[in-house]
Amino acid sequence: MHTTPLAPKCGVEVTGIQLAEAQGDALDAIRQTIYQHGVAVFRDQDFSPEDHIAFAKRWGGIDINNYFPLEDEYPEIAVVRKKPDQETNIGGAWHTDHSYDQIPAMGSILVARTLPPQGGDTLFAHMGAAYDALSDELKAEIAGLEAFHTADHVYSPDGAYAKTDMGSELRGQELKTGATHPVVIRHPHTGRKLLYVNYAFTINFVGKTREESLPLLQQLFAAALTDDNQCRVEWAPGSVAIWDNRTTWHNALNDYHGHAREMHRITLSGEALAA
Ligand SMILES: O=C(O)CCC(=O)C(=O)O
Ligand SMILES: [Fe+2]
Repeated sequence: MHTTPLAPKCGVEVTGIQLAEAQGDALDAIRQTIYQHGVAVFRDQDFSPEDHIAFAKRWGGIDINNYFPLEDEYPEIAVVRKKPDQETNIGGAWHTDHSYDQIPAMGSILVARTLPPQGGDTLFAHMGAAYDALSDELKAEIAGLEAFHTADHVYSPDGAYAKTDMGSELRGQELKTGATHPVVIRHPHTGRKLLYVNYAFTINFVGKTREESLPLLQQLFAAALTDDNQCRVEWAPGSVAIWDNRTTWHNALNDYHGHAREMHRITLSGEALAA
């Protein structure tokens, strides 16, 4: 297995491995790489839906996403799809998945199935590099804080997606979510400090209202994207990306109107987060 950085502080491309066959030491090496760099891209993979599910089970548990459509034959697989006539895509703003769960998903294995002729890249940002770049004053201000996360304003019947042409595709509108997490977590495996608030799902600091929380939250959201902590995954047929939701944020670019894009996603179970 050989890794090449996608950018100085985020992401790697991994060569010399077929995920469908990876297990044992190879799987451990893949895990450590993803925990550390946040996202890994694997090219030219021969990776059927059955391989996808089997690999995810070798990694650990699968969390079924509550909102995205599921693949008819394979309910472990969520379908991240935009049709040619749709305006809205899934995940088209900076976020990290499932932070609204008290035990958030570790990450996802995303497989390119149908790609537009161009565009449709996915951006990632490294939250360890983001934390490191905060000023000492800001680090001191957020030390020990906890924040509340929910997805209700995104997926509920009057939420963000319901107002779009993606609304009718999504499931789980009746669900209620909510979790509190430290604003700075330690990665459960690498021990690195990570900024763990995000635009999409973090609402307020515990003990403060939304209004009281917004100035500091917005300061952190702006600081989370530094000049050099991002990388871009350009998809090609046979590409698979695996990311760590603790280490990264991501943002699916919506720049391919009039074309279909369909990805298969399996969400990997995570562990409780701690400061
Ligand atoms: O389609 C993508 O590139 C990513 C979409 C997304 O946010 C996700 O699958 O969690
Ligand atoms: Fe996402």
